[in-house]
Amino acid sequence: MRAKPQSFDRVLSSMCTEPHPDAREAALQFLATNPGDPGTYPTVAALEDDAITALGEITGLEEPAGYIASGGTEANIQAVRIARERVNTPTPNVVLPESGHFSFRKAADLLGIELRIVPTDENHRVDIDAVSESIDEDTALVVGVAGTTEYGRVDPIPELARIAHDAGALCHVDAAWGGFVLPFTDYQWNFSHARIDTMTIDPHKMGQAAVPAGGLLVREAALLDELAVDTPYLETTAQATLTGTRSGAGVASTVAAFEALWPDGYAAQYERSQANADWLAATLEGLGYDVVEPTLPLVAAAVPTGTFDALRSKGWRISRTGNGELRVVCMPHVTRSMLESFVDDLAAPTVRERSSAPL
Ligand code: 0PR
Repeated sequence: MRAKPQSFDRVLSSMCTEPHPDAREAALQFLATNPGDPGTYPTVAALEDDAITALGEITGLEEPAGYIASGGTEANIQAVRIARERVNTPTPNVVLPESGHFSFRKAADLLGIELRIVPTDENHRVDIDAVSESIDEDTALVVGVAGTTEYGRVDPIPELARIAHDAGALCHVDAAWGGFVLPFTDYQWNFSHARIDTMTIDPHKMGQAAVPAGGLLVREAALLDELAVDTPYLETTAQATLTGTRSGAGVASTVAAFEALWPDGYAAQYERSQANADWLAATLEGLGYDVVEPTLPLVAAAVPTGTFDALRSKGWRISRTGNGELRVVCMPHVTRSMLESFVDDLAAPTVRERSSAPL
């Protein structure tokens, strides 16, 4: 095969990034292992315990349990599945902020559960009163997002957890993207801050592990039992994962990235990414665009369609929010000089000229 993967040097839209060199090496070493069969592959199975212990340390979970999933989609589906198994009704529902990731739509479809979508406020965080109004005795799960896909916002997690438990429902936090930056902020988002039951936190996003490495964490191991099916012909008796055969690459690279970066490397990366986001936001504002304040390392700005298209045709990989704003995710591979060259292109007359078209 002659194809080579494309470089990251113009990628501003991705929530994945170059793995840390140690994570890359570990992924290659464990590529052919299958943590789905711990009886045959005990080394990678033991590494998965280390990976979950690591994720537990990052998220304030005292007795960590969970597994390394294929990504945030699987982890979110499994969290909904746990909640559906726990609730005693034929017509369960899940209360989800409108900022929730589309993987919850897949979960609802697959699991035959009603999604109750709740609006966000002017700051793109979930409207708590609307959550309370949406909950009833059939509510299995209340979801909060800690680092939303479009604006990087953190919902009021402690309030959501309280409301969920008062109603006898579980509370899930989707920190798929935010989980590796939030430890260095003042947000209340993790297991030690609130009585949340399950969490998605993806090493293959800000964690700098290789794809595929998502994380599902549960407050107590019994919650995982809701997912377990018997595995009669394997040496182990039950399996809680959604996929059967899984690559050990994600597991090994999660541990390698953690050993290389926790906590100082991740902290430094957060500082760099946030400084880049703040710089880009200020620069775009200086150019006259409306910018959504980057409270985490993700910038959204109202850039006209013509400008957006001109930047894409210059090779910039950029994406849009549902409202049509330009969205730039300041991942570890996004450097200040990349952003400077992006802004140079944005400010070039041929690109800016097209800005007359309204958004
Ligand atoms: N939860 C949140 C908050 C997310 O942002 C995402 C993905 C998921 C769950 C689902 O995770 P997986 O994609 O790992 O299943 N957010 C990005 C998105 O869908 C993912 C992404 C990654 C997009 C790389 C582009 C890309 O190049 O927009």
